Amino acid sequence: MRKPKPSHTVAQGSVRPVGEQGSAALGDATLPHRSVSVLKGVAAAMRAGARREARGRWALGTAAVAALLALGAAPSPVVGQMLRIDQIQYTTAGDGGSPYAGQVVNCDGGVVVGKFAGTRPRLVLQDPGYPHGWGAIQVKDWVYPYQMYTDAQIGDWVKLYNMMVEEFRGTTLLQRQSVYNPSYTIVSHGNPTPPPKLVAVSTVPAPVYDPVRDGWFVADHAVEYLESMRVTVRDVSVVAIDLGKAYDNYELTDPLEHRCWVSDYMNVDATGVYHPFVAMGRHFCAVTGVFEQYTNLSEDWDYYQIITQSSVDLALCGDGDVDGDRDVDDWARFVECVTGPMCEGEAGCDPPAWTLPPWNRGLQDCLMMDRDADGDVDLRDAAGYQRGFGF
Ligand SMILES: [Ca+2]
Ligand SMILES: [Ca+2]
Ligand SMILES: [Ca+2]
Ligand SMILES: [Ca+2]
Repeated sequence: MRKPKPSHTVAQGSVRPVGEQGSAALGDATLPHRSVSVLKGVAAAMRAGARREARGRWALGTAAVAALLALGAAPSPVVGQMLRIDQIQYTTAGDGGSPYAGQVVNCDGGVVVGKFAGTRPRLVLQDPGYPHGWGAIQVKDWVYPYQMYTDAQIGDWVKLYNMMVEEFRGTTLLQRQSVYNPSYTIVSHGNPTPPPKLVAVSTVPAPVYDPVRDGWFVADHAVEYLESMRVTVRDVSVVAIDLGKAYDNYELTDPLEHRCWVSDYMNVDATGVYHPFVAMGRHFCAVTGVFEQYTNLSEDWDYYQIITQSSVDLALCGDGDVDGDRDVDDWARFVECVTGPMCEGEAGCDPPAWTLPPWNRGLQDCLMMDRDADGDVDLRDAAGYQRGFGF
């Protein structure tokens, strides 16, 4: 994904937030002043688009088109209908685009599993009812002073109204922009965050360099169903860095040399471009993050990346207390995780043994202790400790 770019300045009391002037435009679509207000909306959207210099002509077009929708120039916005995240995300289109792109929708929403301030604050919402696909979406807050972003906390269930669905660089976004008269409700607090989905590295393949076009491309968009969901890959090592549009990607390989791309740009514990755990050759028992698409064919980029969010997403084998080293302090985690059934199959436990009742441990809790990556934590995983630390 692109690095955050400088946004237009929205200082309190000076420049008004994007689209504020036309805030009633679409909401008035059924009122007598419909045409006038919609035209105002078109103008406002165009002004709004013009201020989004990072998005250029494309954003200007979609914002104006969104307002034009209410004039009947295109399919009508979904007014009043409440959509689930999976309904917005699900698609069979070859380019992976949402069928609701360009429309203003309401969304049942989901649990906040990620927050990223950047230059345009955003949430990542996941619906726990859809753990295997189409279950997550990113939401950007364009309304200064970003109250939705500020109010929503990890574990809150957030419901959204009058949000513009936009495909941007291959990722589906719900845009909270004043021109569409958006609102939100925090339905509940303290919901468990849905566990990341375990995926094989081969499921989320890295792009391949095309020397003819001098660009990087994935073969297809078959993994569209995972977009914006949190995923986990296991038993991976860093084999390349400084990749991608923003030179912030690194490449992981599994023992079978399947490869995937990762970035730390949302990682709250990163100290620079990368998290300090990341280095060439570094092996991780598991890496977890938000799965994001970045596609900009005009610049010859088309790839997916796992965006880590904190240190715990970079599970160094044996580092039970997630402090970056392996020592006697990590043993307590091993003891916590060693309960549970054994995994005897070659493919291991999926889901991992410790996540099953009655243990019910979070997926990430023991990944760093599963040193042989077979889905359980047992005495075979302890061998390295015994050798290394004399347990
Ligand atoms: Ca996509
Ligand atoms: Ca999508
Ligand atoms: Ca440690
Ligand atoms: Ca194991």
